[in-house]
Amino acid sequence: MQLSWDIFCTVIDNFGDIGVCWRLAHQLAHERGEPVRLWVDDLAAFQILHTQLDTNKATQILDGVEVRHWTTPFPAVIPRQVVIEAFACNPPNDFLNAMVATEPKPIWINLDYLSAEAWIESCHALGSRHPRLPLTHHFFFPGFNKATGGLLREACLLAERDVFQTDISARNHWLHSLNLEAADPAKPLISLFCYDNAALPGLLAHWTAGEPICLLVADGKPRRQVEVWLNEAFVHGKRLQRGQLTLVALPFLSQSDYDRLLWACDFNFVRGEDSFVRAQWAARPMAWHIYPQEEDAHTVKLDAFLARYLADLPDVQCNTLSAFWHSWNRNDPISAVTHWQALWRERNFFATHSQHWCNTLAQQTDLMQQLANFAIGKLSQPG
Ligand code: TRH
Repeated sequence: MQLSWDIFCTVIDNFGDIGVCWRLAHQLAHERGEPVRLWVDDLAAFQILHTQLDTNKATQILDGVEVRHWTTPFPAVIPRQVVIEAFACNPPNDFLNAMVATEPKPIWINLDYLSAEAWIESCHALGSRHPRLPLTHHFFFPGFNKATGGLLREACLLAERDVFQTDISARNHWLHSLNLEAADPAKPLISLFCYDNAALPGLLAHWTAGEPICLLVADGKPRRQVEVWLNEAFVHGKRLQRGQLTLVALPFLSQSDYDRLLWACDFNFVRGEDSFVRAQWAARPMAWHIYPQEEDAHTVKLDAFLARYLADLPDVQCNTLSAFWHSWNRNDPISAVTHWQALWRERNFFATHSQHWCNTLAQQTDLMQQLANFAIGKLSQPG
């Protein structure tokens, strides 16, 4: 069945909300060939992620997706068959009223944040009646096993990654295109994408004195923190040497180049939601800086993921990885360096483990396909 889609996205902060919505919209348009209308409240944030976006246009076609500026008052439009509300962003009332007037009623889905917590399995795909209107919205939880909605994964992603990771010349060509030198096996590449983190200066200092390392620093918060530590300008394209540590300031990459960065590196520091998932598809060892929440709610989510990620691994490696991730997420400058050293010694073990983990995740149906299957199932039910 051919579907048509409305996706609603509010940009709360950073890039995760629009990062996920754009990836989903793009995949629907390209892999299912279906009309997608993406409503975004903050075009300026979106433009950082996709430089071809014109922030002055209320309507535009971007890579086959109709991008609409979500404004108030909301324009009169006919809702599409499937309405995705990303991260409980509340589509406007005028649009909800238009949904009520549409027959058959659109399938309304709230695409929630990713979590490895067990409770999401019992809530995934449940429906909830709107308190006022004759509408039902359905909770859709991405996740790490078959009882959840799965993860975003384009159909060609892993095959493209395999080619990139096995073809040294393709990897070096890509590194050159970013003004980076060819990967040198004697100098491991580490990418850094994190929130402000008091544990970072200690790690940077440690890397200056250890074995040679090349740190590829993402634009934004990571680059600014490194700049403060360096006490000198660290602008895009700049390359600096501090002892054994080579530091490179990256521009903000396109999403597909960011994937290549993760594929090229021997270790990736990632954060939030989308880069965290992409690092898992990169099948390389990683450290996750989880999005900090009030009252430490994020620690429960961190532990829930660690429990899945490390299940069945020997205690030594479980403790090593957990210890570093915890000290990194506690912003603990003292213990982070000690735990990093232990983790780095185990990097070959985690290189193998990350491939195994990725292969296991790849057996799930991807999130885009699960959303489509769910919507088709609902639309096919007798009225
Ligand atoms: O940017 P994030 O921290 O995003 C979020 C938001 O804070 C959101 O409100 C919160 O709820 C969520 O995290 C959990 O991290 P994330 O999710 O990894 O999103 C970053 C996006 O930016 C992702 O799509 C990858 C992309 N990206 C690039 O395209 N190029 C780059 O150079 C970099 C560094 C990232």
